[in-house]
Amino acid sequence: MIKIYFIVCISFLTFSNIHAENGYRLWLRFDKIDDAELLAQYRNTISAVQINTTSPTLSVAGKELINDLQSLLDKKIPVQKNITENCIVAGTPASSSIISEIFSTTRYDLKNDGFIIVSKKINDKNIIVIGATNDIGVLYGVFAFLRLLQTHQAITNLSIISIPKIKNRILDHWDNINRTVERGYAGISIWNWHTLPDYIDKRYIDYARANASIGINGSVLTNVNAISVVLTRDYLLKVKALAYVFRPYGIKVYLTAKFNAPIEIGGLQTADPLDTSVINWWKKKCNEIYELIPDFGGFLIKANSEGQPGPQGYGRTHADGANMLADALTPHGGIVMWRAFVYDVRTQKADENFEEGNNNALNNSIAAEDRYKQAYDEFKPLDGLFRKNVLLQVKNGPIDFQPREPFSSLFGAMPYTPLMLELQLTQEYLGQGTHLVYEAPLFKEVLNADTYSHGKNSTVAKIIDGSIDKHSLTGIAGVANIGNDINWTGHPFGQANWYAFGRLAWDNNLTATQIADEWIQQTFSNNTTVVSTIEKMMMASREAVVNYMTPLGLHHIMGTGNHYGPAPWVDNAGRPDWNPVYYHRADDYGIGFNRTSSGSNALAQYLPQAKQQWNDSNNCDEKYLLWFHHVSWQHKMKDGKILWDELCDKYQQGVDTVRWMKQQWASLKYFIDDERYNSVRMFLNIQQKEALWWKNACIEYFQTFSKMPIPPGVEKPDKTLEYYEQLNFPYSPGIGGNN
Ligand code: GCW
Repeated sequence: MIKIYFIVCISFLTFSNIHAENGYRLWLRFDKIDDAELLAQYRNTISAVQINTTSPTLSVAGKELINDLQSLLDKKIPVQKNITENCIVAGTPASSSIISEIFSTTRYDLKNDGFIIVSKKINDKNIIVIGATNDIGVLYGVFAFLRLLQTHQAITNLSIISIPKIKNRILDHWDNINRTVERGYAGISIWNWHTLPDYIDKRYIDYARANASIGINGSVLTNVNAISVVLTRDYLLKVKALAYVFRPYGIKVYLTAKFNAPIEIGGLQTADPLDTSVINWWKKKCNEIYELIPDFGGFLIKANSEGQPGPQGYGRTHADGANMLADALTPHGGIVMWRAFVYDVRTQKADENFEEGNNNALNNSIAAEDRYKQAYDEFKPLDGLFRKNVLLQVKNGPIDFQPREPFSSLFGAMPYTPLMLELQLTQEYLGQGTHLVYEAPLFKEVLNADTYSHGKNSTVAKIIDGSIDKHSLTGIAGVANIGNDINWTGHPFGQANWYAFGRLAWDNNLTATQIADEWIQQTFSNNTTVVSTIEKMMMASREAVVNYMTPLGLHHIMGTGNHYGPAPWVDNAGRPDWNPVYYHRADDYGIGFNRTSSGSNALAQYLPQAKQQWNDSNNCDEKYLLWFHHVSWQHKMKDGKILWDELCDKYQQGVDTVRWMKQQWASLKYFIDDERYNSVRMFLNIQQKEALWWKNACIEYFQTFSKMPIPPGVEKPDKTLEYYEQLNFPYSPGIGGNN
């Protein structure tokens, strides 16, 4: 008893120095190492630093290294000219004679800003070399080294060579000029266009630093639902100011280009990509941009999609549009990221009628067309027709960032075109700002998906890193979840998705668990109870959201417009393919979208080996069943249950997992600072409430078709279906808009 009392006292004493934290520091906290033995070892290994800060980037790297070491080791770290004690040498062959010598004896192929961290003996002293062939590689190496310390790794006998697999690792902000953020749940935009270029918010620097720490090297500042005004000189000067702040951190700025900008701000009559005046307008615009921002990255374009203008409005193809912009960027080294997110019927009409969505003939043709197939149908025929500096940016799945989607059929289908993967960090369909959902398992699922384009193991990861189809231009984009909330992402765990995106963009071989552990150690604590408890919560969270929202392959059954909460009953949205009923197709017989050859035949877009995993309703991987099959309520599942019972069970499992997550979190009360502890606790309460809401509303609604009882073990809904149907949230966040 006394012993227990003693342990409890010690524990409280240990935890009493946990200070409230608002989350602003992200994973870059660098608090003093709290393990005395390890601290002593680190102090012994690191006595000084040698870095020649001959450029803005090396200067940032030097400051980062020295300041963070001082704070981690709680001792002064002098800068040393000659090697007289154990020290860290950081630099490039150009900035450091030691590194120059090392690189002349060993050939490192450090393409795409890679780095080495190796232990050496020099003058009888233990040296840790952080070396790269260019300055930004050194900064990446510094952050990687600091990560070793923050995660309590051994730093003797190091021999790390790290090279990013993908060249362009980019955050796409869906930020509007008026500071609303489309599908943003973390406050308003961090870009304050009104006070730019004269006022430089410290956040811009901290943003660049956080991105550099995980290897992100590009930022698309504006929403793909674009506004031309950002291409006017006044705004370009603001963009220039941001580019200046980001430059030392290796981050290029990109803008979204509205296709009809030549009309809107150029005074032309047309935006036809083959028209000489249009071609010249874009050339001049690019010259102007590069005069101001010599390292400008290029354009991201959403064209002929959801009301955005595009080349099809002039009878031209996506390739015509992309190539015209690519040509304007070529002399300056810029790239075009052309989005494949299109689902308008392939006529100009669809665009013109986008707003009304009430044209009967049009609606019938939309209803007949499976939205799943449209990106492939439009883009596959264009394979090989794009300029060398064009990347086609493809969302992970065929519809739209659902909790679980099959991989997009475009991956593996366009060998002559570099495809860029677009992931969504902001949780538009994953509980928005209040649900704890760790997305790395979702990202890994798509990266590991096998397209079979070159036989077995032709994964999406290998398509996008260019290794299969031999592309040197490669890219990956994450739709940012960042806003001006004090902790950047609203939900403290949203930070993990930003972090995981950067880490996977650099190295898609990392596992979701590894990344979770690293993030927890740096963000919360190295305490093993904390790490293992939070890791388990994070790793369970993605399957939980699939289960309480869209189990067994259901998709797109959320509220219309705001995409908040369940609304499987909606059948009157602006376009047929915005309606949940279009996707789940529940009827008296059963549920699910038949995409086999007897249905829309979307499955024909996959290679036979890939298709095989989904083609037969009796063998289909059940996680995807209702994506591809309309099966009876009595359909026998692999575990022997009938579909209806299984569906209800899955919904219940989702809710149960959230309850379990709450308990897990509660067990960490004394390990986490109050501020973040309470914030996550309250969010988990909301998540539990909303998981129940999803479960109840969906089960009650689908029961009107199945007409079967709710199976034992599944809690009975406490409200009527009518209650759920009349819920209405006119002020829910994230809808955005440029007006
Ligand atoms: O996910 C959907 C969103 C839209 C978004 C669109 C897109 C930026 O609901 O808000 O618009 O996709 O990706 O273009």
